[in-house]
Amino acid sequence: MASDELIVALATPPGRGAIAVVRASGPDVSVLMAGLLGRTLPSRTAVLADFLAADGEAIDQGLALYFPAPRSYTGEEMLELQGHGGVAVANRLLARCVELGARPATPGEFTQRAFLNGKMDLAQAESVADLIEATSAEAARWALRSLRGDFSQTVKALAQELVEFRVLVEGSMDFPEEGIDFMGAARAEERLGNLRHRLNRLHDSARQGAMLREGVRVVLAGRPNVGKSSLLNRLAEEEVAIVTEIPGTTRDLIRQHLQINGIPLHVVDTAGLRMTRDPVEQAGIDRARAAIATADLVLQVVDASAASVDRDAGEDLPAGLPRIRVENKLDLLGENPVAMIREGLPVVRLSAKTGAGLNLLKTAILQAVGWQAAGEGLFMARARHLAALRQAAESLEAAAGQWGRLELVAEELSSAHRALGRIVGEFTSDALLGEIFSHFCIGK
Ligand SMILES: Nc1nc2c(ncn2[C@@H]2O[C@H](COP(=O)(O)OP(=O)(O)OP(=O)(O)O)[C@@H](O)[C@H]2O)c(=O)[nH]1
Ligand SMILES: [Mg+2]
Repeated sequence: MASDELIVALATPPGRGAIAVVRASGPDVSVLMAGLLGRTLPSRTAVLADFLAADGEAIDQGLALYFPAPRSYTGEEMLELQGHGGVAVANRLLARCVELGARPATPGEFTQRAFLNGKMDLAQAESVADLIEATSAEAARWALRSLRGDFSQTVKALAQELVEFRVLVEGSMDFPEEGIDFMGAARAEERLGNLRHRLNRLHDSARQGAMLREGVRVVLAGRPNVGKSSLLNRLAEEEVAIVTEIPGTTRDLIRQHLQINGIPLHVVDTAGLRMTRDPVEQAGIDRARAAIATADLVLQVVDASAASVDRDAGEDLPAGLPRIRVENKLDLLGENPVAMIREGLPVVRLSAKTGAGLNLLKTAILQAVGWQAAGEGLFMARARHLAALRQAAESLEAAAGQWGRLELVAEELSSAHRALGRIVGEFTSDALLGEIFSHFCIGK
C-alpha cells in the first residue's frame, strides 16, 4: 500500500549536534537524489556527497544513503542524508527537499507507513515509540523485545489457535445430531481451559510491561505528623517535601517520580487526614482524598510510637484499595525493621528518620503492585493491549461450559479472536491509528 506522497523530516533532535539526519520516504526519491546530489546513488551504500541548493551551491557535505523499496524502514523508497548537526544546515536541507516536492512528515508518519506496508504490526510499531521513550534500562530492554515481535508472535499464536478451535466447533455445528461429541465435550473443555490459561498468563506478562511503561501511582496517606513527608524524602533520596514537627505541614500534593528496580513510581505525598476548621488545610485534605481515590497503591503511614497506633488503622481509606501499612518511627521504640502480613494486609515497620527498613518497604511495594522480578515472559504493553486481552478472556469465560449451545461458543471464540487481532492491528480504525501515531516524534 505505497503512499503517493513523498515525506521528509529531521530524524535527529533539532538544535546543535554533531550530525543531523534528514530522511525522506515515498515515490520520487530519485527526484530528490537528482536535485540534491546530482546523481542516482547505488543502493544501500553510504556515499560522501555535497548536498546541493537549487543554484548548485553546496548546502552541506555529508553521507547519503539510498534504500530502494521494499527493503527500507517504511517499505518505500527512502533517502537518508547525514549532514552536520546545526539548525541552519538542517533547515536548509529540509527546505530544499520541500522545494523538490517533498512535504514535511507528520509525527510517526514513517512508522505508520512501515505498519501500513506490512513491515511491522501495530504492537511492534507502538514499541518503537516505547523504546524511544524508555527511561530505564528495563523498559528499553522489554520495548526492544516487543519491537522484535515477541509480544506479537505470542498474541498471533493464540489468535491462530482460537481460529482452529472455532473451525472445529463450527464443524460440529454442521452435524447437530452428533453435537459436540464430534470432538468430545471433555476434550473441548480441556482445550478451552488451556487457551484461557495461556491468555491469562499473557495478560499477566503484559500487565507487568504496562507497569514498566506507565509507572505505578503510589500515594502516601495517613494522619498528620506520622512521617509521610519524611518517608517521601527517604524514597526520593532528596529533600523534596518540607518536614516539621508541626502537624498539618503538608498542604498541597507533592509529586515525585522515582524508580525501584527500574519500575517507575509516581509517588504523591499528601496532607495529613484529620478534622480541621482551617480552610487551607481542608482544601489540602480534599486533594489528598482525591489522590487516594486514583492510587494504584496506598502507603498508609502510621506512627508506631504513638499510643493511637490502632486507631490510626486507616479505617477511613476506601475499601478494596491495594495498600501497605507502614508503621513508622520504629527508632523511637528501639526495634528492628520487619515486613510481615498481618490479617491479610502487608505491614512494614521502619524508620523514615534513620532509613532502617526502607528496602523492606521497596520490596513490599513491588510485591503489592504485582511485579515479579523480571522473568523471561514480560511484554511491553499498553493499556489498550490490556483492555483487548481482558476482553478476549471475558469472551472465553463466557464460552466455557456452553457445549450445548455451540453457536454461542463459536461466536465468543470469534469475538476473542477479534480482540486479539486489535492488538496487532488486524482490525483497526483510522481513528485509532491516528491516535497512536500522533504521540510519536516527528521523523520517526
Ligand atoms: N523519631 C522519628 N521521627 C520521625 C520519623 N519520621 C518522621 N519523624 C518526625 O515526625 C515529624 C513529622 O514528620 P513529617 O514527615 O512532616 O510528617 P507528615 O506525616 O508529613 O506530617 P503532615 O505533613 O503534617 O501530615 C517530624 O518532626 C519528623 O522529623 C521517624 O522515623 N523517627
Ligand atoms: Mg507532610
